[in-house]
Amino acid sequence: MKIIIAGATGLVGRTMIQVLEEKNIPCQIIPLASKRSAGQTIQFKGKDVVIQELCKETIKKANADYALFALSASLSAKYAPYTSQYCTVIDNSSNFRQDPDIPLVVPEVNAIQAYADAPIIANPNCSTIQSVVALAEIYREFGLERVRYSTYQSVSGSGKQGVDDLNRGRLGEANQFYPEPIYNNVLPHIDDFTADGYTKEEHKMIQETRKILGDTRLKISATCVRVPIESSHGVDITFKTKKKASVDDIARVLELAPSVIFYSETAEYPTPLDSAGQDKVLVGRLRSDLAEDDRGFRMWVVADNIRKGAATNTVEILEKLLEYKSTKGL
Ligand code: 2RA
Repeated sequence: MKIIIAGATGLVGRTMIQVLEEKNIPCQIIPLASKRSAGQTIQFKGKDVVIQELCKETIKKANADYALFALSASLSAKYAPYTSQYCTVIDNSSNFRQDPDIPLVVPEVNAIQAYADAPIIANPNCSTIQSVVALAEIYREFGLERVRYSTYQSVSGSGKQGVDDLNRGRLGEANQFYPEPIYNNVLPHIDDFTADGYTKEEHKMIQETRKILGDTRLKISATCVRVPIESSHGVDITFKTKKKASVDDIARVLELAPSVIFYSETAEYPTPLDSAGQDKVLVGRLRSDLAEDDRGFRMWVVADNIRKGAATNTVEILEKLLEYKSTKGL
């Protein structure tokens, strides 16, 4: 099996390669990146693989079975439809996520939508993935009347440019990427502002949660905040269930939720450092929302934004597709 990794030298692309290797997926990789990186090598399963320039010619010549895309939205728009003529594309950008014909998949929640034989499958936004993994089983058991997200997102969510800006601040240099200094600061601003006073990141969390849970009318609001840490995102989620539930009922569901590690002891909350480098979604600080009379809860959810929030989720979509095709004898 041949897999194109488009954007192989970025944080997400490199992690995709690492996750394919860790999971021992039987494949050969074709790393593609900008002209600047072409000719350099990348290690995969103990061997050096030469990076080629991302262009239509190399995509066609690759004769690949799958393509994992870790590109900007504009490059994905340019190359994903072309690549999908030759193989299934799993795309990390925001470009196709709201297209009604393109499945938006978190394997624990809606893997079934990946089996529709779509030429492109979209991987959700990092802060959405971890939130939906934590909410999905609660939604199934009790329904959700409304959800509010407040995020604490690390600089690696902005890629290398974000990490570089944090390091500049540590060295006493001025910010070049974020509109305000990120070192010793927090910025209530991720992605562009929209006319309603929200940001595109906040709208991504709202729209993507609805699409993944299959509930277009779910009431959701979000505030997304960049914090000066290098990896993992935290999300404070407040939610109100439709059916009556107690904190113990919600705890029981979280204990059993696939991919969730639930911290039942209040004082043993998970932190971004606990989640960095692993693929589980860590949930703690579950309690009643004191601003609600009943059915209101809040919880703290952390996950590695580059792994479960991007690279691992993409590779897990691929694994689900492979499993499905092998059970169907395809
Ligand atoms: C961020 N969600 O953290 C974005 C990355 N895809 O900026």
